[in-house]
Amino acid sequence: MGVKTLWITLAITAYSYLGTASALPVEDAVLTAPPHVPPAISRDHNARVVVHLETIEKIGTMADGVEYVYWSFGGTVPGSFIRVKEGDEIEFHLSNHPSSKMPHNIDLHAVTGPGGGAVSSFTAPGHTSTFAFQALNPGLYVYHCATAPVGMHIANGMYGLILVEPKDGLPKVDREYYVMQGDFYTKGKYGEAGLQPFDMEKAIEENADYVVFNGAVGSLTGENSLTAKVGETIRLYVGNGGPNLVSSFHVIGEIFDTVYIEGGDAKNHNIQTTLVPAGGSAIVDFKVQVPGNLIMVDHSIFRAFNKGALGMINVKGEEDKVVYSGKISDAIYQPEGSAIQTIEGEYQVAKAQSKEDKITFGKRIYNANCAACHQPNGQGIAQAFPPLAKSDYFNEDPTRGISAIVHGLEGPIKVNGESFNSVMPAMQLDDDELANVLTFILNSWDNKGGEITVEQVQKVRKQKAH
Ligand code: HEC
Ligand SMILES: [Cu+2]
Repeated sequence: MGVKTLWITLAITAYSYLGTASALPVEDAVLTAPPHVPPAISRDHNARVVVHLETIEKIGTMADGVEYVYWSFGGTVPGSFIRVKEGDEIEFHLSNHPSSKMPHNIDLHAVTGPGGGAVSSFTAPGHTSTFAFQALNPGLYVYHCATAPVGMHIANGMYGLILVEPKDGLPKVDREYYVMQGDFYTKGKYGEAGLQPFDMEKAIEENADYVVFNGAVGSLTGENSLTAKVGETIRLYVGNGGPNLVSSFHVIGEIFDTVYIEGGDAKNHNIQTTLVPAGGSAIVDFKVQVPGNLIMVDHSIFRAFNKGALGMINVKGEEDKVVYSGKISDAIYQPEGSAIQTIEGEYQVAKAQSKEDKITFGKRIYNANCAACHQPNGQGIAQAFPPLAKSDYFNEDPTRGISAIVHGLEGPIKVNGESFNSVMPAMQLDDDELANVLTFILNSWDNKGGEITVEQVQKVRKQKAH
């Protein structure tokens, strides 16, 4: 059977199936879970693309020890990625799993028509709704549930992306990924363990406990990091489900060569940070030239380090010392005349007299220097920052903490049974500050107690980093 006859057969199938007058060949959509993206469309003609998507409510992990009842499209947050071509007809079958407690529907921003499909797709648990639309405009579009209370359905994770490729496709790249931000509102505050219910009051106040990529803290860090090789071109399909917050999307250590602004046709070049509105998107392309971890953040930066909006792209390959040298040297800096301006006494920090003093001073140092990564309660962040609370690694030999601060720490370690393979930068603290902060940690969060002395610190300072 030739390709033409096949199309005709398929077209007849479609005709009889939905009773529409479409003459297009029919194909099933390839759907992918984040961070993956279906392959680029290779056909040069339009098709009737059949999408089967299921809404399902299920418990998932928001952060280490924190669970949440997600409402999802396709079982993931964000929902399955859909890819079609400008001019395609999309035959959409939305099924609501029988175990669902709520009815759901779908509003696709790629639809030209009332409600973006919402009314036609309103589906009770255990039912399937079918509707069809033509993708008239190319671009990267958000879809979301629009069942009342709309904000709650979105806040529980009911959003995803549909890409309508322009007629001539998008320029080829080596790797494509799907990254979507969302904000979450829980009864307990960030990191509070247990199954956390949705908090409507906080949602109305737009006071998010979690701001995350791909539905959870750590979904794109550690072993879940995106990967690439030096020399490759990368395209991120970036979406923002909201419900409330606008994203200042930024990749630390990269510059976007091209941004398709708001997911449309207009291209901007050489961009550091791009705005992704709630219910909007952006496509960003960049080439990676040097190895290392690129860090994706919402540059509303407390969200990145304190609410979870942090992901990584692990780039492997050869160094290019011209593009980036790494640290070349660390020399003493003494501005001319600085000796004369030194003021004794007045500016000197009070020295700790007792262990209690050390703990009090150490806490301040901790909050100013360590809490951003290890978290205010020492719990760390799964797959990114190890815990200092009850850390077997630290309690076994507290001088490891001295070394981590003085020399930095990188490479694989195991803390309380969980593997970490990341980088802690060396920190500029003096001997007293260091003894204080580690004494504070030793005497906090169920750690084993005891004291770190200035002498111990000085000894480790003399040793080289291992
Ligand atoms: C920029 C983020 C960051 C900051 C700031 C930071 N750390 Fe770390 N820390 C890390 C990472 C990442 C690791 C794990 C490194 C690895 O995987 O090898 C780590 C590991 C450790 C460890 C050993 C592992 C464990 O959990 O017992 C200790 C102890 C530690 N840090 C203490 C501190 C102290 C004290 C401070 C503040 C003076 C501090 N860190 C500041 C990121 C950070
Ligand atoms: Cu819904």
